[in-house]
Amino acid sequence: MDDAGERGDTIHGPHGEARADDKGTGAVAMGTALTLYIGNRNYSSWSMRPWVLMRQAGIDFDEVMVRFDSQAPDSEFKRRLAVVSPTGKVPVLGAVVDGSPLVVWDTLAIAEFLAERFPALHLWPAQPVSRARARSVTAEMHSGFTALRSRFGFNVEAELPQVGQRALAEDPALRADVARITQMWHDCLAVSGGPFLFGSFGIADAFYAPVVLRFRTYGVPLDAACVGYARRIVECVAVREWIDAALAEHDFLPFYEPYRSAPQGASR
Ligand SMILES: N[C@@H](CCC(=O)N[C@@H](CS)C(=O)NCC(=O)O)C(=O)O
Repeated sequence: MDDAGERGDTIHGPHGEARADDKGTGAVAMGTALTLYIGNRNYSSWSMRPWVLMRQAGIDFDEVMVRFDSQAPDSEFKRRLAVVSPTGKVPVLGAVVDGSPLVVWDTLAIAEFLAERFPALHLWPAQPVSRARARSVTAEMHSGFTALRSRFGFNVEAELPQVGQRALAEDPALRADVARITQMWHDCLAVSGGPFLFGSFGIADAFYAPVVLRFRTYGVPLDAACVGYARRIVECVAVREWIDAALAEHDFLPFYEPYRSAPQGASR
């Protein structure tokens, strides 16, 4: 593992300027070394994960919001991202490390990069067995739960409990995704003792934070343990900031709205 953060190696700002690394916390102490490109907060669950992770951990970063549009190859969204990322997707993390510019794309790769750069923050659990479990549940989120993602599109501002009830009644794959996630939350909280999946807030929680918001949007019924976990996630300062900023966007994109033709004007 690269222990640059522990050694206090220099991380550089987006324009190559040297930045001091805080040896106490592993977080960058001065200026901005990292730039995170995100999409609309109301719609981009992938963007939420590294943003919330960095914010909650106290990692200093600049953010650039690239507004979603048609996402056609010649769209403004694709043109703006083309100069940053080979995938044309958000999130993307830009940095200059040891004098060389670096682009890290894909949420899981960004999380791993941050965990290596800031080891003192313990974004993964310190204990190897817990760390392996945290990686497993995080990878499961990253590569799975396709029914949940397609039926319960990420939409912070929307309140769609009737859509949720109907979808759960008619889609066994969706019910299986919800059952698997809630069972996994139970198992992790029982072993760690909480308050978060592996004790303190980490990468696994950042990956499931958008799921908590999807459950909220679609009114998914949860038992007391999962309600408690969901509440603790929503009460995290970084998650609250994300929600508040998403509600302030007022950018209704029909492309991302299979269930609505206009915003509801919710204040959540
Ligand atoms: N596996 C990628 C998924 C990224 C992704 O699909 N991002 C969406 C926004 S939430 C996006 O940029 N979509 C634009 C497109 O597909 O053209 C990750 O983990 O970062």
